[in-house]
Amino acid sequence: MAGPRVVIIGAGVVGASLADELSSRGWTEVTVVDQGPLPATGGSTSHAPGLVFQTNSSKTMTELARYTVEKFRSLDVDGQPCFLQVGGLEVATTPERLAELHRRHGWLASWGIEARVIGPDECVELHPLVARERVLGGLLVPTDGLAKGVLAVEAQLRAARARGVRTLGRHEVRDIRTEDGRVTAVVTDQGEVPADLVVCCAGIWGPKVARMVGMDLPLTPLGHQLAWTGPVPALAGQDREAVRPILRHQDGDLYYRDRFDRLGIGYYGHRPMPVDVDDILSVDAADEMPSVMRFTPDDFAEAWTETQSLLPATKETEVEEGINGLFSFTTDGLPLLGESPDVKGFWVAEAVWVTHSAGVGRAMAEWLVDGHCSSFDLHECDVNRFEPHQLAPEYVLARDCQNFVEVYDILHPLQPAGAPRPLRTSPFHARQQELGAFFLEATGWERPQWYAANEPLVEGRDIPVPNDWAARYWSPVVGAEAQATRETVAMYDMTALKRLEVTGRGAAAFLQRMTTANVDKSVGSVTYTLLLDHDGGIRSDVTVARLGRDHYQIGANGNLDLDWFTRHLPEDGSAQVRDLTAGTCCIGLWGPKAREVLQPLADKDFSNQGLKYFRAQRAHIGAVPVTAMRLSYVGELGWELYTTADMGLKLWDTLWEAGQGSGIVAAGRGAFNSLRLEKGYRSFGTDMTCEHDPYEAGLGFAVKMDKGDFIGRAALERRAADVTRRLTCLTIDDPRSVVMGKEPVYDGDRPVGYVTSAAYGYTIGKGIAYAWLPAELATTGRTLRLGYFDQRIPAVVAEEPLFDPSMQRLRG
Ligand code: FAD
Ligand code: THG
Repeated sequence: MAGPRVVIIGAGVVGASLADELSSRGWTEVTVVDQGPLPATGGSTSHAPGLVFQTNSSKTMTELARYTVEKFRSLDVDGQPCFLQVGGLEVATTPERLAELHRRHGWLASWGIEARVIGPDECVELHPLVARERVLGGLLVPTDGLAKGVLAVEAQLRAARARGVRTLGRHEVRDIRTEDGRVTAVVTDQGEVPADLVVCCAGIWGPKVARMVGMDLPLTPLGHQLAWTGPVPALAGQDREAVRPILRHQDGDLYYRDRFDRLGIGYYGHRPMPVDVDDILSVDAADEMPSVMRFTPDDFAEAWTETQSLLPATKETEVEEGINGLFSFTTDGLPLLGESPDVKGFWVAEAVWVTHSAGVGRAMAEWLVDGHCSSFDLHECDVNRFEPHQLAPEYVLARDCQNFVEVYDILHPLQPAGAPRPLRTSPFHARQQELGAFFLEATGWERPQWYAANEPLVEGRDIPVPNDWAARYWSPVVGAEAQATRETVAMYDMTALKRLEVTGRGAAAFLQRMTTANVDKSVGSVTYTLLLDHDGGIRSDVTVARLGRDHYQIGANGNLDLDWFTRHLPEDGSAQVRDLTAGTCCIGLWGPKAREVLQPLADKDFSNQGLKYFRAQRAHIGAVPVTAMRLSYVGELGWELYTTADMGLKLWDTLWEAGQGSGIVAAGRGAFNSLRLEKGYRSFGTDMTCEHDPYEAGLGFAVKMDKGDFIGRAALERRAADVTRRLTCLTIDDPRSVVMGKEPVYDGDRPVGYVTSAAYGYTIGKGIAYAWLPAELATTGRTLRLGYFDQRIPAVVAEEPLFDPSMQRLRG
């Protein structure tokens, strides 16, 4: 079993890791090609200083880093270690940063990495060059350290070669051959290499290689300054390469590492220096390395002043050498992994740091060999996650530069990305502006969080003001809108909800295979169901509305759902899938008075019997043709009303006018999120991902094992029995103590899980936090503690849902 013929383009740390991981799984028909000499090819890996900080707000990224640390620790080249585990230290020079370090410590506790927030004295003890009076404290991660990038390449390529992998240095890939939409070969300057699968690990050259198969790869090579000092007298005689922890000083956009008696200094404070991929020099044309641009000392001036202040011993030396080195930035800071949507067999593993490289190698190997990745949840990193506008070169460049600027900034979880905005506006946008909407962004859509016009609603209500951090991107109006939804009726802009249409004679059979429920039901049925991966993990939760015998509308979570459906379409063309989102819009009309607003406008029966819960019908609302679906993520009577974009404004105005006598309000996403948590409705990507199966996530009710075969069914049979962890509902009594998500949960002092979603529940009068917990701790009434910055907030496991468990509101 040698596996298919794989060509890996690029022998940087990513390509080398992949070659090792593939061959260790028995795939040995692998060829690694690189335009540069091996193992120091001249790519980003060749000059990366190799700092590995595992801390990340993303669980997946932390896990990819943890695996990289573990693997590199076990590697050496002729006795030279590939990892120096000196620890990682981030220091705070402002109170805001110190608070941020506590928040970052929370992520590490959540993801299971040991770390401590330490005082200034201990910072200086660990890193004696640090000026005591500059720092307020630090975050210490003992398992962080320095990866020796080129050694790690060599060690992994050697291991791969020993299993039969071919490595070809100084072979430049010029083209990729395809036939019938499949890759067949890689064309190099020295001949062709036949291939069943091609994996592009070309780093900053990725967009150029992807273009060979017509694929847009949304990344930008950006220059980043790295300087080395001359000898630092205070370090004289240091005979080991590194003894002090790697150091980050985010308030100064700086990081540091030892190199014997010198220091390496990395800087992110300079102007963004994007480079067009076609302007990167060739291996032969470059003086040094193609991924290195000439150092520009003027851009480094502030960094050097700040360095001498934080590390006064550097006043005794100077900057001896430096580079403006190139590496990849993406629009959301995450890697690009997966298969091209158009060309079968063309895969990418791009925009990966040394820090995550071995983890990505393993993830890609599992994905290629097993058809899915079971060690990591990759949905955030999937190259097919983007909306069409997110592939526009102008968008990519603007966002990538912005991410460079913000790389060390303290970012609130709700903070929207800056320019370019606005991008996508629903037909209701003008009315929302008139109502004083405060907009945040959802996959490019401008979406109201609350409306200033509702400020008068706050009067006379008891809306608790949350703590400082949770009070950002918040207003008491959020609470008033939530309560008003339960009292009268509210309009929610649901346009950002991804809508797909599945049609064709084979549509029903196709969806039966893709989902966990029976969706071959009567026309007019709506079904809440799951998409599972082959290993039984949750890929998405969707609603499937049957609008005709051969016509379904899917309420989905994002572009990955469209990608997943498209990849699985029947070969015989009997089903098609199409994204309806951009050309249509949706208003959720919900609340006890929803019927009194809608019925007089409608030409169809919207009574309880006329359109039952989880049924859909076409109707006219005044002059507007709609598809109405009776369901509600906020847990109230009402309908999602869909129409085409051209009629959207008319729909809004018609409902708005008709609702005036019933006290109708426009309500925003802040209220929406609070209401859905009161009702216990999960949100894919936050509450559950492909790491989780339906039973653990409390979604076993959406799986119908007796319906016939579907993707993931066989794996579920094995998983059903052993639920060892549960998505659990907790409540918080103190109304000021609102958490945001990703906080650790402690049993006593032991971290036992992490928060997924959280909000204040304005109907139940308590804070709500959903969290993953070991099953044995998920028992009603148990008190646990949430780690919030430097505090511990008591939270109690509660029976869910917290609101209307008997479904009287929805079925009324
Ligand atoms: P590369 O190492 O660039 O490998 C890509 C390979 O593809 C190259 O060898 C190239 O020759 C080959 N290739 C491209 N096109 C072709 C073609 N057409 N034909 C054949 N071969 C081709 N990361 C960290 O984790 N920690 C750090 O401290 C850190 N510091 C950094 C400091 C600087 C100054 C820079 C520039 C980057 C730093 N990084 C750091 C980022 C890190 O270096 C990169 O993200 C990582 O090395 C990328 O690895 P790669 O294998 O994807 O790319
Ligand atoms: N509306 C539509 N599609 C969607 C969503 C939506 N797709 C994506 C996402 N949101 C899916 N999430 C949910 C979560 C819960 C419900 C609907 C969509 C829901 N659940 C009922 C319950 O659990 O009580 C279903 C009960 C049943 O199976 O009958 O309503 O907001 N269109």
